[in-house]
Amino acid sequence: MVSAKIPWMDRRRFLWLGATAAAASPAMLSAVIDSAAARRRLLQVNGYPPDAETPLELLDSYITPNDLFFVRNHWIPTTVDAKTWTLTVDGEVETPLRLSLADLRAMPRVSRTCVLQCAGNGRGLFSPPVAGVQWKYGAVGNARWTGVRVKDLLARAGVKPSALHVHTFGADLPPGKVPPFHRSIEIEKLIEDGIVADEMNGEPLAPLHGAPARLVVPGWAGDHWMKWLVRLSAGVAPQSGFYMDTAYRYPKAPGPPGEPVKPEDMAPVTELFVKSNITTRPARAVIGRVSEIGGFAFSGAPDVARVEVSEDGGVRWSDARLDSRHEPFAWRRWTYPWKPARAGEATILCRATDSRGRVQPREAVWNPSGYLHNAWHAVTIPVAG
Ligand SMILES: Nc1nc2c(c(=O)[nH]1)N[C@H]1C(S)=C(S)[C@@H](COP(=O)(O)O)O[C@H]1N2
Ligand SMILES: [Mo]
Repeated sequence: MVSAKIPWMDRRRFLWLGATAAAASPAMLSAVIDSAAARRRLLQVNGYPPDAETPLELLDSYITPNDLFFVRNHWIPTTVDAKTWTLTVDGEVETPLRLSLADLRAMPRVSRTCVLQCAGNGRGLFSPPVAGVQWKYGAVGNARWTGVRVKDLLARAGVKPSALHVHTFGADLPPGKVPPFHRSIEIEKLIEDGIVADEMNGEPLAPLHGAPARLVVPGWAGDHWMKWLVRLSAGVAPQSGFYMDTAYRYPKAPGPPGEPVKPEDMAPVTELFVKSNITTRPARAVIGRVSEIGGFAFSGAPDVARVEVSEDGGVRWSDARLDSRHEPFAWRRWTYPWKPARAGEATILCRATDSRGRVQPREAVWNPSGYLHNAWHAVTIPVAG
């Protein structure tokens, strides 16, 4: 059964397969499973904790559908009872708040479409290899998030000028003596862009994505996007602990690949790096006939200015056409009509430039935890004469 691959998969699909099984013969059922429904799946990259990425070729739409959106957890995901859930806003505030889901939903609502990418996306592509979940391309997606501005929550609580950081807490608990996933974010960033979201792509947030509400931090890596959010606490200093002081840190300056980096030479991972990938390509092409190459591009800068394609290993580049749909920190779809001139194997590369002028590099900067891989993406396509 398909669901055996991912026992915690989307319940509706599970029920649908169950209902199909009841109505159909085994032959019909296997035909159904072999068809599109079975290919529409996540790739499990880790068993404990459950982590799964989207196959790159399915990341071919502006909005990533909820059932295809990657899932990343530090341990067993929790299930929160929405009826008893509360969100506490406290710390450096005049009036601490404790809001039910109904209280939260009664506040002014906003929607923003933006990219969520795990800091470790692409870790499995680093050489020499680094320890950790071996994500390839699919720990990323673009979704429409709806909820309440962190700015409005902090204002309602009467945040004091002394507050410079917001400490964030989720309801999931680590096993044994493992330190909790406690984090903090500069208050400026959250006031500017942060949302406590309870809807994803127009549906109530799913349990695996942090129901009933999670933090959305447009432009910043996924480790800031606290799921099963239960508390925002304004503080004068960053939060301390393993997931602030040791994990999610990146070298301040590039060093030799494979070499350890001293803790004082590292800074927290915050903004995403400019990156593009090819999601759409022909299995094979024919000389002189146009095939479509396409993909997405995004950055920690609010927009993507340019995507280029090279057929000669990065010597000459041609502009791809950018799709008109864009919002700050959302990804930008792009297409390139490719007309191969030679038979044999063609290697197509893409690179993006963001609205701050940063260009996707040929090589990603090697770092001990394998964060923010953003090297040029290459695909090889056979061309018939
Ligand atoms: N409470 C909690 N929040 C969390 C995590 C977690 O393990 N626990 N993982 C973080 C990481 S590292 C990422 S990349 C994103 C993944 O969100 P998703 O599972 O909705 O894709 O959630 C973040 N928020
Ligand atoms: Mo992550």
